[in-house]
Amino acid sequence: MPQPQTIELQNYQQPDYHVNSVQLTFRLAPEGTEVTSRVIYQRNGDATCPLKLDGESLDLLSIALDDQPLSKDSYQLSDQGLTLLQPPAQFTLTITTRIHPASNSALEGLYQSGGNYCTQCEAQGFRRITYYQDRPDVMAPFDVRIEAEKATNPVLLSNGNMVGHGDLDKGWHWVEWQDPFAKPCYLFALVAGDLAHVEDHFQTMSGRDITLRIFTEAHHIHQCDHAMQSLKRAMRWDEERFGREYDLDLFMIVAVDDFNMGAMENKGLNIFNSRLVFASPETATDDDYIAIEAVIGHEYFHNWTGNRITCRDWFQLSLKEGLTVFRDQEFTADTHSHAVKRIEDVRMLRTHQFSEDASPMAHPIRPASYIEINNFYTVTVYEKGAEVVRLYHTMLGEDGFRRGMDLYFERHDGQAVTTEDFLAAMSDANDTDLSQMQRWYDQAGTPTLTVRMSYDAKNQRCTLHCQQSCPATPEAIEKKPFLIPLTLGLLLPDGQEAELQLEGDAEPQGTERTVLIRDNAVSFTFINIPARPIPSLLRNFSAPVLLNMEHNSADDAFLMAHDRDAFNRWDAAQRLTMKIMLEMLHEPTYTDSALIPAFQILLNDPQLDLALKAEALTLPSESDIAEASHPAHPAAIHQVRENLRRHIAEHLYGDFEAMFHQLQDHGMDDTAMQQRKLKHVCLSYLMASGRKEAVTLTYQHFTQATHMTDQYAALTLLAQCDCSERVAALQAFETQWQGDAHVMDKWFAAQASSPLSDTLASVQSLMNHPQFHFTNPNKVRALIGSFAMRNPAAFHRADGAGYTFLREQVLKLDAINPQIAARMVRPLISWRNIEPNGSALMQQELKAIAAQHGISNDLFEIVSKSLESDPQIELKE
Ligand code: B3K
Ligand code: ZN
Repeated sequence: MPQPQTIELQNYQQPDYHVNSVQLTFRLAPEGTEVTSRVIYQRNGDATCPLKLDGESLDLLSIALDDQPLSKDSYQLSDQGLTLLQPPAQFTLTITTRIHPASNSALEGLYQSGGNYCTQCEAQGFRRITYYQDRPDVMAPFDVRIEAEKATNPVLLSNGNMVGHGDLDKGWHWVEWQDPFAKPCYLFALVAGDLAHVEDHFQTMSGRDITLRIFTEAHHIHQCDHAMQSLKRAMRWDEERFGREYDLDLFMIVAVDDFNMGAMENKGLNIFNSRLVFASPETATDDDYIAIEAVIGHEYFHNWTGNRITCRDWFQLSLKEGLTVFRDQEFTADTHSHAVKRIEDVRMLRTHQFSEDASPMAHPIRPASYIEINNFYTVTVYEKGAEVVRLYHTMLGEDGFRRGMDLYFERHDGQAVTTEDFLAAMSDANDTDLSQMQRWYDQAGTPTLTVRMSYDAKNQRCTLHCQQSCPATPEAIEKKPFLIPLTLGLLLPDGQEAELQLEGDAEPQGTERTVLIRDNAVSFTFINIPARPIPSLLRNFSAPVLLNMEHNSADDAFLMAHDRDAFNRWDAAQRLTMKIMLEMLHEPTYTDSALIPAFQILLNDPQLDLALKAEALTLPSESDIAEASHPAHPAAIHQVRENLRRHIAEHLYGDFEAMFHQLQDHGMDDTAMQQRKLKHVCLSYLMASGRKEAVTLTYQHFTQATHMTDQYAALTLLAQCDCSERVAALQAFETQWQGDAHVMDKWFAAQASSPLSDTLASVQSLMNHPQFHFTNPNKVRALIGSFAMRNPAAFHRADGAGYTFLREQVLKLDAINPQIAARMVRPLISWRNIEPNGSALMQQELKAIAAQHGISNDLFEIVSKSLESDPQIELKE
C-alpha cells in the first residue's frame, strides 16, 4: 500500500485565501443529498496562486465562478479535492455536490442515525460535505438553508439563529439559519428528522434571556431533565468562575444514537451521543449522572475555549481540549467534591495516559506530526493537556490564572491561535517568565521525580534532594528538564504539620508550599524543623509525574491517617497497596502488617468523607500494576490483586458487612451517591471473600434494587462469579431492559469485563445477540472495548485467542468505521511491556493487520507506529 502522507507542524502555512462568507443549501435525501455552497473568497497576499479545496467522497455536479460555469480545464479534481488553477483575487465560487448520508457508516460528514440526519465535522468531516479549505484557521460566518420532506423531517436545525422557514411543493419545506459568529467549518452542524424537544430558559449575568432546547426522539423526552439542569449549572458556573457569558439567543443539544465519541461542541448546536444525555435513576448510574453533567459542561465551555478562540491548526488541539477539560474538571470539583474529583482524574491519568506515554504512540500534548488527526484525540492531548493547564493554575494561583485567562480572551477573541499564544497570555498577565513551560508541549513521556530526604537533627535542618528524568519517546531520546511545581508539607511525628521556612526566608510561610523545580537536580533546605518529618509530596498531584520517594509502609500508613491533603491520604493508600502487590508478584505469600489495621481505621473513621473512603479502599487497577512491573504478566497481576482483595476481605468481613448495612441512601444528592459508592466497595470486598452468604447478599441487592446504580453494581459483581445467581441475574436484567439500548450496553459490558475463563466465548456469542449492532460505536465499545480494554486477565489469555479475536474485529470494523477500528486496536500496541509469550503473540497480530491490503490511514498509523523500533532500546545501543 502507498505510504500515507505525514503532516508536519513545521510546514504550517497560512491559508492562500480567506473566506468572507459561506452560504450552504442542502436538499436532503438519504441516498443523494445535494449540497450547494456559495463562498466568497479573497486572496491572502498579492501573488496569483491556485485555490486548493479539500473534498472526499463527493460527486461534483456543478461549479461556477462569479455565476459563470467553469470549464474543465480551469480546475483539477482528485480523490483528495479540487484545485482552481488561476482564480482572481476575489470571487464567489458556487459548487454543487451530491453526498450519500444513508450509506455513510464512518459517521463523519453528513450521515443518518436512526433515520435522522446529523453531522460530525471535527476534525476533517466538512470535506465530505462540500469542497472547502477544511482547516480551522479559515473562519467565516455561515448562512444555511435546509430543504427536506416535511413528514419525515419536521425539524431542520443548524448553527446560530433561525431566520426563516416555509413550505415548498410536494410536501417539502425549508428552514434558514444564520450564525453571525465567524467559525471554522469543523463547527458547522446540521440536524434533520422527526425529533421532539424540551425547552427551558437561562438568564445571563447581563440579563439576556437564552432559550435552551434539547432534541431527541419522542420516547426519550422524559429522560432529558438532568441534562437540562446540568446545562444551566454549567452556564452559571462559567459566568461566575470565568466571567464568560453565552453569546447567541438559542442553545441547542441534540441526542443521537450513532456517534463516534461522546459529544461535539458545534456552535449553538451541540450534538451528543445519546448515552451522555438520557438519565433517570432507574436507567442511569450515579457515575452516568456525573459524566453527563461533566460532558454537557465540557461542550458548553468550548463555546469560549474552542469556538470563540479556536486552534490555528490541528497540532494545537490541546489548546482547546486540554483547557476545556481543565474547565470541566473544575466545574465538577466546584459542584461536588474537589478531593474526589482530583482522585478520579489522577486515577484515570495514571491508568490510561501514563501507559500511552510509555507506549509506541507516545506523543507530546502538541504533536509535531500526524498521519490521521483523529488518532490524536487522545488521553495525552486531553487529560495530560488539562494537567499542563493545571500547572499554570498551581503556580499562579486562582487569581493569577484568571488574569491569564482574561488576557487570553481579550487578545484572541475571534482568532485561531496556538498554544504559544496561551502560554504568552498566562505569562504576560502575571509578568512572569514561563518560557520553560513550552517543554511540556514539545516533549512526550512521563517524567520521574525522585526525592530523597536528609535530616540534620542537631541543626534541625531538613533537605529534600530532587532529581528529574524522563524516558526516551518516539520524538526525542534526550529530554530537557521540565518546570515542575512541587507542592509539599512536612509531617512531624505527632501528626502536626511543620512550619515551612526555606533557608534564606525571613520567616516561615505556612505549612504548605509549592517549590519550583527547573533543573535536573535541585535541593530545598527547610530550617527549624524540630524532629525528623515524614514528607507529604506532590500534594493534590501538583504535576503529572511519577513520584519516586523511599517511603516505607509505616510512613505510608502514617500519611494515610494524618496527611491533611486528602489526595495524598488516598495516594499513600495506593502506594502502600501497590508496593504489597508488587512484592506478592515475586513472593505470593507476602503479607504486610501495616495494611489491615490501616484499612480498618480508614473504613471506620467517622470524620472521613464517604466517597474518599471508597476511593482509598479501592486498590490500584490491574493496568496500574502492569505499568509498574516490567514486563507485565497480566494473569499473575490479576491473581495477586484478587488474592490481596480476598486477604483484606477475610480480615475485615465484619467491618465491611456492618458498613454495608449501615449505609442508607435515598435520592440522587451527593450524600446518597457517596453512600452508594462506599456501599458498593464494601459489597465488592464481601464478594472477594468467596463466601456464599456474600453472593446471597449481592443477589438480594440486585433483586431489590430501585436504582440502576445498585442494580448494575450487583450485576457486575455477580457477572464475575461462577455461581447460579450469575445466570439468574443476567437473565432477569436482559428481560427487564431489552427495550433500552443504553442499559443493554451495561449488560454487554458486565459480561465482557468478567475475568471468568469463558468470557471470550460469551463475547463471541453476544456478537450475535439481536441487540448488538456492529455499526453502532456504543455497542462496539460496550462489548469489544470492555473485553479488550477493561479485562486484562481475559484479553491476555495465554493461548493468544483474545488477541486474534481483536485482530479479526478490528479488520471488520475498519471497513465500516476507521476511527473506531483505530481506537479498538490500541490494547495490542503495548506489546513491548507484556511477558515474552504474550508479547510475541500480540506482535504477530499487529503484523497481520499491517499486512492487510487497503487498511485505512487511521489503522495504518497506529499499527505501523506500534511496530516501529523502540526508542528505549535505541538509547541503550
Ligand atoms: N471536539 C470533540 C471531539 C471531536 C473528535 C473528532 N474525532 C468533542 C470534545 O472534545 O469536546
Ligand atoms: Zn472537547
